[in-house]
Amino acid sequence: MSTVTIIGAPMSNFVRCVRMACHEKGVGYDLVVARPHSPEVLAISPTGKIPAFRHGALALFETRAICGYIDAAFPGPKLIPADPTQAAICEQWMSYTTTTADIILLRQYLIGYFFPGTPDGAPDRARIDAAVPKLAPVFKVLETEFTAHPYFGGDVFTMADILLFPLVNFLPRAPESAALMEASPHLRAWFDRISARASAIATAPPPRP
Ligand SMILES: N[C@@H](CCC(=O)N[C@@H](CS)C(=O)NCC(=O)O)C(=O)O
Repeated sequence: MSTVTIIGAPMSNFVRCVRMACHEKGVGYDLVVARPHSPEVLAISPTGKIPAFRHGALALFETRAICGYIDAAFPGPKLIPADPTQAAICEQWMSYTTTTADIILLRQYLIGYFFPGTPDGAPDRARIDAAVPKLAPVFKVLETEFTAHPYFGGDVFTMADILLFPLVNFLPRAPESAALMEASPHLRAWFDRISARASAIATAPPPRP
């Protein structure tokens, strides 16, 4: 039986994070398919961004807040560690993902291919070319981390893995990021590890944005 409602598009990396958190916790959900800035989303989120979320009388926006609520409010495996040290490391990488990796890799770079907004639909070269020099430093951070640890921040799967995974899923779909992915064996091994989880399989987005 569904217990929560997720509002957003299945292609969105952040909507997928919330869906994966539900699967990992064993929380049932209804997905109400809605685009950013649609009335369903604006009824909850003043930003118009997806995901939006409802559980009973609670309405939330912002992926980190929604995922934190799902982890705290429902039984099941703890996705944000209880131990303060491990929790801080998890928070650190979630913050890195949402404030740096997502902004550079997706909002500044991939969008130039996926949603170029050009008259003929061709890639937005100015946007892409401005972002390309910023890609390698992000890949370096991730490859270094996954050389040291099998999961994002340590030896066990956490919410940090969930926040990063849907974003990395898009990287092979554009040439410059695909080449960097190819040159990052530990990042790829992590990606394959998370891809095999039931939560990743159940939430796979449509093939092409
Ligand atoms: N800080 C927000 C970001 C959400 C976000 O950027 N969602 C994208 C889809 S993946 C969106 O709604 N974009 C539309 C827009 O920026 O106007 C969160 O963590 O939930």
